[in-house]
Amino acid sequence: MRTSQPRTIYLKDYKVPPYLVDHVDLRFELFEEGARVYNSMEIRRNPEADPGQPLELDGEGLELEGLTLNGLPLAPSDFEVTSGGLRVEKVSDAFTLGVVTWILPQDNTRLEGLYKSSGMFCTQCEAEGFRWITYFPDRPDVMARFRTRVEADKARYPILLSNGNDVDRGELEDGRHFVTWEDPFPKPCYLFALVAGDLTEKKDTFTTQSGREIDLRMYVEPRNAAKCDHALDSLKRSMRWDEQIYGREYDLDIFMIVAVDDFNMGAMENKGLNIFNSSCVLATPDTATDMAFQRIEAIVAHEYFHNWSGNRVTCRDWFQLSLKEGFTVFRDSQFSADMGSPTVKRIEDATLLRTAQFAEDSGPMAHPVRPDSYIEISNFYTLTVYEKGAEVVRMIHTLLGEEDFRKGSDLYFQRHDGQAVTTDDFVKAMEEASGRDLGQFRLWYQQAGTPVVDVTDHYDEQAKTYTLTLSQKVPPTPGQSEKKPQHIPFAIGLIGEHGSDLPLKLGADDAEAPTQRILDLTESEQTFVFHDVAERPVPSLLRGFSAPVKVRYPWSRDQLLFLMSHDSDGFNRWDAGQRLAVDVIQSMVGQPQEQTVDPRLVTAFRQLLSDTELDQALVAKMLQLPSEAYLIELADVADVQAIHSARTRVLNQLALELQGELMACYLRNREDGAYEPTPEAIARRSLKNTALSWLLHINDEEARQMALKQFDSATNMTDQSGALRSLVNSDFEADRTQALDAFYDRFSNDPQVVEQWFSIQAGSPRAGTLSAVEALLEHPAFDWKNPNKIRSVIGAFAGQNLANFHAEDGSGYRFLAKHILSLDSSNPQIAARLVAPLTRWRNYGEVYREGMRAALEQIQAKPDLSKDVYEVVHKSLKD
Ligand code: 0A1
Ligand code: ZN
Repeated sequence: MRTSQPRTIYLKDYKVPPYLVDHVDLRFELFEEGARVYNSMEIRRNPEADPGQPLELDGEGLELEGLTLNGLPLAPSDFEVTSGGLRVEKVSDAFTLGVVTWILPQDNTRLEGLYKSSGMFCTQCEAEGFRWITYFPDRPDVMARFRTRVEADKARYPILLSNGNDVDRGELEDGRHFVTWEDPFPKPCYLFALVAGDLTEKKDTFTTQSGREIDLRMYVEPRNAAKCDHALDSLKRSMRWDEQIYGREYDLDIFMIVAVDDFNMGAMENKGLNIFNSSCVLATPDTATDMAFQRIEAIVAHEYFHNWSGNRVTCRDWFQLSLKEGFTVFRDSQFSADMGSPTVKRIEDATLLRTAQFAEDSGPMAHPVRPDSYIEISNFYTLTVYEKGAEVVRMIHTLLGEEDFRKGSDLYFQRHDGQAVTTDDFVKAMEEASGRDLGQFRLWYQQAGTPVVDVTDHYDEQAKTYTLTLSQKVPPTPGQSEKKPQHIPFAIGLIGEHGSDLPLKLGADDAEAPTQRILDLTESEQTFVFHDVAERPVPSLLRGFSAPVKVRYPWSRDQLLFLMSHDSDGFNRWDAGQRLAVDVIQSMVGQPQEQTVDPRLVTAFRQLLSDTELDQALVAKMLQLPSEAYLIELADVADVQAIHSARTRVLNQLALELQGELMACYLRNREDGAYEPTPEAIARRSLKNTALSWLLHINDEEARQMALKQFDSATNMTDQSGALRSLVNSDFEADRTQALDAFYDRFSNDPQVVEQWFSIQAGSPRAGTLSAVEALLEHPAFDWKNPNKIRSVIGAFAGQNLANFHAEDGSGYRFLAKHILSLDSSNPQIAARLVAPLTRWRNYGEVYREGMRAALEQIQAKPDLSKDVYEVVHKSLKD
């Protein structure tokens, strides 16, 4: 057990910074045995703060070698080094403070601050990494201009990078050299970055809308030189899109992207110098899947878009994290929708939200989009802040409409350029530009929990009216027992007997009635009466997933089938199929093996498999059965093994009955042309690989041959890994081993592919996977210091292989707890993220619950537990 309780930080305690830093001059001397950082800060008292406060700077793990005030050394009695920083009691209104620190990047396994990754130096400063580099007010509302000189051995580190433009460079003694960078834009220190290494440079250019030519540069290890094209193309598309859709032009003369292998998250938007996890930026058709291509495009866009939503306008404090993240995720999802299929993108976003964010929202870590408190801010880079935050911005977009939303974003950027602001400032700009009152809407930022909307209806044959009654409830969450009704934009359509949309007349005198409406649900219960409804309709509710809520309406299976083939809203067509499949699977949970699947589901899937008219990308999505994770989320008390068994039986039976259609679908979608990541080609590959995996699921011999052939002759990673995954999950023991060995032999030099190889095995639902997973941890390619490897083995096992992770003997939980405990000391951020699969133990059946709780208690008992892990475990076990 930790001896002291870590401190909780509250939003209500926010105070403006007592001192501001106008300018920082940094000099880094990089060596193999450590790094010396010279930091000279021009500081002044903040006129808006209470006077007379001491100067307090944040610092962690630093060795202080020198401290000067206006150039004169400070006597030991003039300052104090505290546990979390440095305190100087008496300072004047404006002064220069010089600090020299010695740090050990080569020993930094936390991957916060300055560290080494495959021989190169790199940094990660968000959220509070800068304090591991030097003493500084490490808070986003202190914005300074940075000048950074980097010095290192020239042979080992020919490339020296930091933010802004390079203004000076030269040679030094002993084979060393330096480069000086200057960033003209004031920024918080979390956006600081430095990179030094022996890197290959890929160059490109982009001409902005005003005609400025920007140097685009990508820096990667030489072995990755061929993997940059997709990221650079994605970057150029993002830059153009942000000009066209938001009127945002890039501001520096140079934009750099660096790929590093060891990184805790996906990527980081450091000003002018984005640093990426290799797995989120490097791709070639033969090493990256379609999903990876799409993910890379989206992340490159996301980081680039931060240049305005995050960097030029930043957050006042970390409670406002969604100000930049929610808005930027919304922007990148609009971008991805524009680059591909909007319906498919919406389905993917809603799936993530409903599966994982809803789970977060109903678990012990539930928090509002703008949290009120935290112990460790790294724990709040969550689906709620990012994805639900993006949904909140999306609802504002829906309520205001395209044009007013753009006016609002223009006003926001113009009014707050160069400032550190709050989510409320964002909402105010939207309100002022549109004239719309978003008073009640603000509750989306303040209340945690997923609203549930219950819908009932009544059709009056005589009066030809159709009445919809909507009632909403926001469930209680930790620290928030009472909730107010929220403002929910609820998009609907009504579908007539023949499958077409009916006009929606709300007032009796509505002449030109639309066939889709956004209902403003603001009360706990509200009734909407539609007039002149000629026939009893089937309601199409929450079209396009217009709000992140759960909708309950008693559709019959026949009505769902009807919606699946007639709804004009693509998203709701898909959703109807999902609801039908969920209903069928749920009805089979805990039932005898022999129980058969509702033939209507088989017919629906048969139709889908042979439907070549409908958008194939949508068909590919509709063919995916709801995941186990989603079925678990939906259950009041989850019996994982029973859910797994029911879902497997449905899959088996569908595959058996549709063998012919699956085979035809496979053959129809086979292609030999050059690889293209277009939506059409991606849909074809997805259909083909789904068909293949279903057929292998039932041990179809012909499919086995096809899989082997596809595995051998694939010209792209989607097909290669699709075949591998199907074989690994099949009962063809010898083929599985052979394919795994061949794959590894071919790609053992490529870390990104080896990570896929790990996760395909760790995620395989086949019985007995835990021992296989334990063996993977001993594999020479596994590396405890590399977050991607940890995620691809331990993360894939606990997060995707639910039947094995939730083994009734508790072995999966003990396995996870053991590794969280050892990671807690080396990389607390990664350790804390791995706790997530245990946190919702109260929602599981008794056999699981006790084992999960015991694992959490075992973790909690560790002395000196990091505050990252402490916060998640402590909140999970709290009554
Ligand atoms: N701001 C980045 C995410 C990020 C956050 C924290 C990190 O280190 C702890 C790294 C990256 C983004 O939204 O892409
Ligand atoms: Zn972001």
